[in-house]
Amino acid sequence: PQPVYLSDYQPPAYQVTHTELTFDLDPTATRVKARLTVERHASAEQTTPLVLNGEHLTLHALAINGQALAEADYQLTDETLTIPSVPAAFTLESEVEISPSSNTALEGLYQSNGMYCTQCEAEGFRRITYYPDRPDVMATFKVTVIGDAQREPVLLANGNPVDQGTLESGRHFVTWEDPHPKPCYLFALVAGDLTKVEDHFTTMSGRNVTLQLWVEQENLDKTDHAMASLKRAMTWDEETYGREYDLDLFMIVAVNDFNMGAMENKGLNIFNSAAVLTHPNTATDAAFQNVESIVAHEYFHNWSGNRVTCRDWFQLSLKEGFTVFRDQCFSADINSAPVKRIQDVSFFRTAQFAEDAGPTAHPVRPDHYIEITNFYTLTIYEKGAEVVRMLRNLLGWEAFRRGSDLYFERFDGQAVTIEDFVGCMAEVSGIDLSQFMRWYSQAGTPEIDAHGEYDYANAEYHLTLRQRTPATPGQPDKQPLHIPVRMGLVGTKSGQDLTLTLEGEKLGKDAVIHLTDDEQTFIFTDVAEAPVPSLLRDFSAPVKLHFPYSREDLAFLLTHDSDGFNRWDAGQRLALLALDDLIAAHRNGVEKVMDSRVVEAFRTLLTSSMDDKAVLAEMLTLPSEAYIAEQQPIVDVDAIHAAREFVRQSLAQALRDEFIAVYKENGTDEAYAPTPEQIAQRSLKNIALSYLMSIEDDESVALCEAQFAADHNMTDVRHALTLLVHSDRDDLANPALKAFGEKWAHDPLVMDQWFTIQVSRPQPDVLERVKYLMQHPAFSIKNPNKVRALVGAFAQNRVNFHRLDGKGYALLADVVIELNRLNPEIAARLITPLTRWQRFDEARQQLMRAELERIKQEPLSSNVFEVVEKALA
Ligand code: BAL
Ligand code: ZN
Repeated sequence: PQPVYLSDYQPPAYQVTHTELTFDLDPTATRVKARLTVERHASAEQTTPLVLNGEHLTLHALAINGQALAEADYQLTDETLTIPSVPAAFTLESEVEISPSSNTALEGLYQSNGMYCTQCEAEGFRRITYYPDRPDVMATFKVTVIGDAQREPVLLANGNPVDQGTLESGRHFVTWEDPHPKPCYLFALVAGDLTKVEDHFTTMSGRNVTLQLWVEQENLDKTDHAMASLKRAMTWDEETYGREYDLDLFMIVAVNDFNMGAMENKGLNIFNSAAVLTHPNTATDAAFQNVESIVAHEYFHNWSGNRVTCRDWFQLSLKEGFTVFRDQCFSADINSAPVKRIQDVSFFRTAQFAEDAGPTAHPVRPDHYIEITNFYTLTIYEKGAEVVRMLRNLLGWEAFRRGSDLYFERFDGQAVTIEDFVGCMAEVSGIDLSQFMRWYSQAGTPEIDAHGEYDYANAEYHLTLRQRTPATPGQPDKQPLHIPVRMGLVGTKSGQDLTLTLEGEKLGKDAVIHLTDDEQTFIFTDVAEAPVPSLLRDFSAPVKLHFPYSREDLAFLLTHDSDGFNRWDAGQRLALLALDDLIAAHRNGVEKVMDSRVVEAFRTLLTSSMDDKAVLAEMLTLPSEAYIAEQQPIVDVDAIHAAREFVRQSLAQALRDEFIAVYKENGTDEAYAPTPEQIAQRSLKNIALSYLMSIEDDESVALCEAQFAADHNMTDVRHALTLLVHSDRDDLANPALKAFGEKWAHDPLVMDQWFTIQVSRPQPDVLERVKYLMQHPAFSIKNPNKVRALVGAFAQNRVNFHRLDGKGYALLADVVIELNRLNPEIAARLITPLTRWQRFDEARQQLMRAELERIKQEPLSSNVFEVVEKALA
């Protein structure tokens, strides 16, 4: 497979202005008739051939302006249909046959639980009909869906229904029209035996929009939260960005087999059932919050993605980075803002930093790719969102909003570039963003080495910041970036933020300084007392910041920093320093000794009257094994696990009474509601229970068993079950697992949790368990959720996946090889943990590489080929 380059971009020679499609549905032989209104671009040569994309299609008929074409009039390959000579404006009609039931890649039109559904982003539409499958070709669509009236009573597509009727042989049809020109990646069709819940939303200009959520009958009781989230998102986008919905109907459909979380098809969002269905008995708080943010994300795409879309797939972050930023702000506004930021950054620093440091590192706007579905990454989404957040921080909200208004107004109905977006921000603010653009083209995580000195004699604080971005594949040399560093100086005597005076200018107590050179020294004057700097507040830039904080400094910031995020981060840094010592002790076979400063910091947290329980729960959470690993030059999985367990147990032993008190104070019998207050209480109670269960004394076990048995809500049940299953006592684990598995055998989303819980346990039986569970009736390798819940979760189980006999790696490679044939997109994603081989010791490196080499021997999809090639380069 050959790469595609951004620098090769050419505007389309032919535009499709209107598309009419008729689907005659059949599991193995669906007929798709297309009638395209095509125009040659004024600047294109008359002799330019028409080249359409098409894959896995059987062509039955082709005509231009009603004249059938002979085979000699066109050329077909496995990927294209070329017509060498066409008029300047014409109608192209085609009829193809496709087989939805054998489509296991879940791209294009496929069947899930017997229902038909589509996934066209990025390049799935070419599996439906011959078409210029690129986002800068935008057409209005009219779609007729014909199905069996019994099996497919519901026939949906984008836009508004304009006609329907019955046909012979028990068939019926519905015709849909979407008046908004759209690229074909936003096309959608759903057909099946579905039931709906309906609601209404009145837009800010007073229009009535019908909201429908389509699910299988048995899931009707799991739709309330998604519907409520949708209405909240619609209100938020009006109030925050002035964006109003533009059709009379907005539909969401839940499907079980889906590669992504959800898809923003115009007026007909298709969701992975895991990203939309919730019920207190089946979904955890985290799942409720996830649904809320994904429903919002897809809805927000209606403007940031659909009304204004991407010119080409290199610009993917234009819509994804901006939309993630929008959904993050939405969730922050309706929940706890500091906790949302802590959770997002915690995930980002673990997973995106690892991507940025590995062989698949790429810029927020890549300059080449082989398979675009490999680029739906944390870098495009999450780092893209961080870059937009920096723009918001540089401009301030008010100017940023004006920039966003200008962008939507100027480019409405167009397919545009990242320059167009950033250009609007520069235009409204007058800020020169040319250096800032490097964030889009340079891969890798910038590191800032910071150093500070207090000059008593002159009451000055000298802060020196040095930036460097490590080399990444294909980018050996990096240029300095424009990095906004939000900061404060916290007085060690007063415990208060000091006023910042920089070059004579008073900046207030919290300010953004701009690091633009390789090295800069900032001299703050009138600093009346020795401060501890609080740097990169609220994680103001996606960088690694190194400052030689002492443990005393960190304990001080933990209690005094006015920035909630940095208070949490100081705790994380303090814990990491202690963990470093313990990891070293474990490696050297020396007795482990717990750092009393960490114990005291935790005691203060547990006994202080901190009113934000959600933040407190985060502060009591130790850095994950994955994040600790990120800090190590060579990852020692066993030492990390042992050190972290030692800290958990030491804290639990030293603070047992405090944890029990927190546990008891935060229990509630109230009916479950996913409110921020209840979620905070449950988080705090459950983190306390986790510590207690690390020592497995009788009282803790009794509390845990009682919580499991009380069966109050899935958050509490799942947490208790996880602790029982992850304990060293099979007499606790086995009966609980069995009871849970039997109770929920009928519910695929709960069974996914059941899989994940048991393959995440640290005990050494996990590999065999994964193999056994892959034969379980609730598992199917064709269902991406099952693969993620079982095999994906196993690959995150650090001690078991990285077994020294290499069997964990071999198991993953076996699954990748099988999935490469069935679902290349999921196969390519699943390889990720193996691509990180450089981070491990020599023995593991060899084992991991051997599995990558074994995969490489197979006849590979372009998806898997691209990842394996990079990993072994
Ligand atoms: N566009 C793919 C799914 C999402 O990011 O919303
Ligand atoms: Zn998105």
